[in-house]
Amino acid sequence: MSRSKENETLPPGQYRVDELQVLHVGSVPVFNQASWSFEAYGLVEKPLKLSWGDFLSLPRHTTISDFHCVEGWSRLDNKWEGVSFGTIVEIVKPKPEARFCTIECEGSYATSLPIEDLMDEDVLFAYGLDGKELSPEHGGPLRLVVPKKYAYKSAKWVRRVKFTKEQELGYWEKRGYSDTADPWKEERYG
Ligand SMILES: Nc1nc2c(c(=O)[nH]1)N[C@H]1C(S)=C(S)[C@@H](COP(=O)(O)O)O[C@H]1N2
Ligand SMILES: [Mo]
Repeated sequence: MSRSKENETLPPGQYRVDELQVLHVGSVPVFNQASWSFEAYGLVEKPLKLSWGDFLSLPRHTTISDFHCVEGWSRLDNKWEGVSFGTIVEIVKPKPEARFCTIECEGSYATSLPIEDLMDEDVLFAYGLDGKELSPEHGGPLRLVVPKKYAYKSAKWVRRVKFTKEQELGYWEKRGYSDTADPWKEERYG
């Protein structure tokens, strides 16, 4: 059944758009498959470094979720395809003192989240959107998707995940945006 009443599905202060907007700082990085890698490191028992081919061989999950930008637009029912955060956790085995992750991207962008929030089943490292390969402007080849947080937590062009004891400040979080970023509580500023 389609969702008809906007106020039931949109967090406070948000309006609906039909397509994801394209929003980021800097320019869209060029994907070089030969030099690309995905790394998980920091407070883990088994640090991980994967090639693009290795990454694609991990179990594949599909989720449907909403996307809320702190500037006010929301796109509902995005169909994401990729690898769940929980799959990475099973491989690297975080140490007991690990409580947060910093997600590091191509270029200087980063964001961070409590591991507890990343373990939500709708959190993915996504390489597909709406039945197609994720395009470069939306974060292809690989982006994080964290539907229950404002979209600055959904980092595009992810390359590394660092497991930490304390929460590090991300790009927008350093510039005054909320670290917790819950759209339903309108946590826009820190
Ligand atoms: N690497 C990187 N990821 C990023 C950003 C960015 O500037 N750089 N912007 C964030 C913000 S503020 C938003 S709203 C979403 C936008 O995603 P989209 O362009 O696919 O709609 O990406 C997020 N991820
Ligand atoms: Mo945003």
